[in-house]
Amino acid sequence: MGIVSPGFSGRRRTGAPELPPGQYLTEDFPVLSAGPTPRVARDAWEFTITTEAGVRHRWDWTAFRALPAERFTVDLHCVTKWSKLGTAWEGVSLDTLFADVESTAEYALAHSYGGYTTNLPVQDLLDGQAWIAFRYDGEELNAEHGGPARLLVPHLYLWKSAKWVRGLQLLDADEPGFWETAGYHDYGDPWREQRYWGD
Ligand SMILES: Nc1nc2c(c(=O)[nH]1)N[C@H]1C(S)=C(S)[C@@H](COP(=O)(O)O)O[C@H]1N2
Ligand SMILES: [Mo]
Repeated sequence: MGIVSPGFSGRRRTGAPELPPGQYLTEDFPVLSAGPTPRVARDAWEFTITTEAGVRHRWDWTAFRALPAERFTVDLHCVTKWSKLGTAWEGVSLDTLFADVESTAEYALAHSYGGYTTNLPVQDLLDGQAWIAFRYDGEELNAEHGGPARLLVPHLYLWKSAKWVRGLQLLDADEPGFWETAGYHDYGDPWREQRYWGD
């Protein structure tokens, strides 16, 4: 279904570029946060998926960590033009979290501890394209990069990967999030350079 499988460290067909247009490579891992870093204790953490009918699926940290997790290696592309290739993560696939969710909603709004929001089509969360990640580079995900756990949707610009994620709200109508309301692109495909509204 997805055009690009993110599970293969960004290596596409031979000869295909590794960097989306307008991006440069970085080796370090910049921290980009719109506000202060929330400190969420694991025993106070929860993740919810709320359907368009108002049905709420909820995992506390123990229930979340009891789910099957995957290791995956993906490339990250920030709209401020840095890209970092081959980042290694561990997380729970959204396919696993959606397994018992009954919904026909096409849109999702991700909500974070601290108030950040970002929207994306439900379709972009499924089929091995998105995770709730809790380990980075072999370590527990630190708070600066979104720990205890963050959404990771590497085929879209990184602002879609909500740090400190606490829930997904499923919606019949698209609802822009924090950066989308501020003029960033509604979808944010780095390969089509969809940085701003109208791109
Ligand atoms: N909750 C939350 N998530 C967020 C952000 C934020 O400010 N708050 N910034 C976004 C942006 S613009 C980017 S580029 C990435 C940065 O992730 P990093 O700090 O781990 O590099 O997180 C995204 N997710
Ligand atoms: Mo960003």
